[in-house]
Amino acid sequence: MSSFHSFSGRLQVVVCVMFSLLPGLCAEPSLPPGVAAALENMWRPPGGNPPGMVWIPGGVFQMGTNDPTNEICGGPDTMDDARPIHAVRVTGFWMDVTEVTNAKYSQFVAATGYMTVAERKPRAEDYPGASPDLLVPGSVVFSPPAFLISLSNALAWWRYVPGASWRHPEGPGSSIVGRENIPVVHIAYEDAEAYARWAGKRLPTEAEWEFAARGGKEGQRYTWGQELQPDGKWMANIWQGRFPTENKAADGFSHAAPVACYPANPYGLFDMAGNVWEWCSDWYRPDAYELDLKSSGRKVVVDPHGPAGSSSFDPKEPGQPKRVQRGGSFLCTDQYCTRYMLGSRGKGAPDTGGNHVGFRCVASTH
Ligand SMILES: [Ca+2]
Repeated sequence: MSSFHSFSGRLQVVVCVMFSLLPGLCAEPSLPPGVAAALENMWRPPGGNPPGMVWIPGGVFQMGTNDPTNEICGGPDTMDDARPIHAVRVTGFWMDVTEVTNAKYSQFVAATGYMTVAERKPRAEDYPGASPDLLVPGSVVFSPPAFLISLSNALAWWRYVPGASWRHPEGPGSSIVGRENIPVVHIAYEDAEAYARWAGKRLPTEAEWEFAARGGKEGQRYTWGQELQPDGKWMANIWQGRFPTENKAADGFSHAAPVACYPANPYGLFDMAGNVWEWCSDWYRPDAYELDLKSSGRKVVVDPHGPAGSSSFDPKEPGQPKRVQRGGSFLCTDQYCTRYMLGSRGKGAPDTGGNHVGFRCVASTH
């Protein structure tokens, strides 16, 4: 159950290969220093891939990330919740090539009549103490202040907007007409899960998501390699300029971008960094990796699914259970939130979408 203090219910506070050829007769691909090939499973399912999906082979990989604060463009967050880095084995699965778009979500809603959380009137009993004028359908929208402010208070750039929903991303008056190929946003966890069930799919576990994002590499900083801007090029839709007041959109987009505007990772997945956050099925705890290691006897953790919902805990918002989100969004920047970096973790209240939260699905062979 969520509370509505400071919009915390529907406001998630989380507040965009390099191969070089060795000289010589046997020109083999090599990897940059610190990067290795992941140990991928050899097995492939017979037949082709489901439409819009690619096969992620699974295998054993090192999950988590080092403290990035001492790295160039590493940002201010030590990311303690992404350690210890530990060995994880995941079974192969199919994954959507892109985030679910407005066009796809429209098909689901047309077929089922589904109404998202943001379109429903919040129940007073779910939000004790909430002002009645806030108990109206709506969602939180990024609303940058006019002046520079401290980055310690994320509530300063979010506003609960009555009438905001996936159909009206910035609120009444805005629409998704002409934005069919942009990721659907203002999606609460159950909205994503409902779509996945309808599509015969499911949401990825956090381990599956990270294995897929890494694209068969170990120890890389970004889905595309080691540099934030190789050859000066932006490789994902993130934030440029002074956050949160100056959105320079040097990468081409000031808000969510149409899917697949940037190069795919080696598995053929687009936008696994930036654009919109993506829901994962795990409940969040900052010590989830340590708990997994303990339960595995400190051996390889196999197909982890995260802690029990009843034990979900975010020290920054105690009492509010949260699900994991991954990949960062168009609002992420090295001044504040570098969660487009591989191995980093995000989280959000399950009933909270926002205009920077979407999802993609996966499917198992069985
Ligand atoms: Ca951008």
